[in-house]
Amino acid sequence: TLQLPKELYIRLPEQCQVPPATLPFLHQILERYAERTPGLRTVVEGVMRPSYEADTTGELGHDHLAFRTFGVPGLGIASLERILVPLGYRRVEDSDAPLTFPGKKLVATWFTPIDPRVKAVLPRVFVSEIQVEKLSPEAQGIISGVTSWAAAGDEAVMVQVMAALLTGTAPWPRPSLKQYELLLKESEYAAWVLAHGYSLNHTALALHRLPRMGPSLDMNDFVVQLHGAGMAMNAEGGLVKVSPDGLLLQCSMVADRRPFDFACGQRRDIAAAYVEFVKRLRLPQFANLQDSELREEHLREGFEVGNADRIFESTTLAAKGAAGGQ
Ligand code: OOG
Ligand code: NI
Repeated sequence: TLQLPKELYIRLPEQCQVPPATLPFLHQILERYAERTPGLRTVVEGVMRPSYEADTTGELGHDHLAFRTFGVPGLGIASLERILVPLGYRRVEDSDAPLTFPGKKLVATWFTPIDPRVKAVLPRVFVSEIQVEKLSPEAQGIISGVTSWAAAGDEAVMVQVMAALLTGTAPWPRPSLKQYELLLKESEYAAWVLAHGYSLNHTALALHRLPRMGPSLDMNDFVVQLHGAGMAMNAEGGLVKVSPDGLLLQCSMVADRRPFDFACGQRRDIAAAYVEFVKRLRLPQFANLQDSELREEHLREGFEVGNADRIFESTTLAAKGAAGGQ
């Protein structure tokens, strides 16, 4: 059975310069993600589809995809950059506002399609890495134990990273429950990466591209609707996260908990992937455009540290009361 809701397949315009492998690559990642994210179908097919089905012009697209990594030689953000650039992406240098999360020991950046014609269909890619050197010696020991083979950063390492991306796995052996729990105490993010590696962390659905829901959709109403449908929403710092300029609205579901097979046959439910929703509002300089003229380039771009800091908690909330003590 098809796990990825049909409206979440990406369709490129005929005229564009995107390498032919990019779309199947992204679809493969999304299909693996959909298989282990039951919340995705519930929300798209159960809540969203009924409200826009009648709308023939509506396209529910991906605003961005997000990956998490260990910031160690050969892996980290750089490893995804080496894959995304040949696939038609470029790294966006947010030099005036670098995405840093000192409390979580994380840094992040994002990638955008090189061809401006596909900006509204090919998702941005948000990639973060944990600053491993800032963790405790015990945590560093666990992480270097599974990642030191990658330090050469050569072609063989990139093949393993690519294979992990395509299969939604980690390019290292399954950890023991003890190792996972040790990292969990110190950094939920680190524990997540240890278990899930390069599997997709979330897709963020673009609410602003739905004509019916887009300009008129109130994000607060939307969250209330999801709540009513029984979805667990991330309430960190409020259900709707709003950027200081008021133009980037985000909310997310609490991650699904899924069984994970640790080493030595131990199985536990742990935090897995989640679904996010984004609404980008129009920039002030395009205030007098007609709604019908409005395109992605007229909307608020990029990410916001204050929002992202809370969105990261979507897996922390699912991990609470997690693997241990069973
Ligand atoms: C990423 C959290 C941040 C956003 O859109 O700001 C984020 C993560 O949980 O790995 O997705
Ligand atoms: Ni996101």
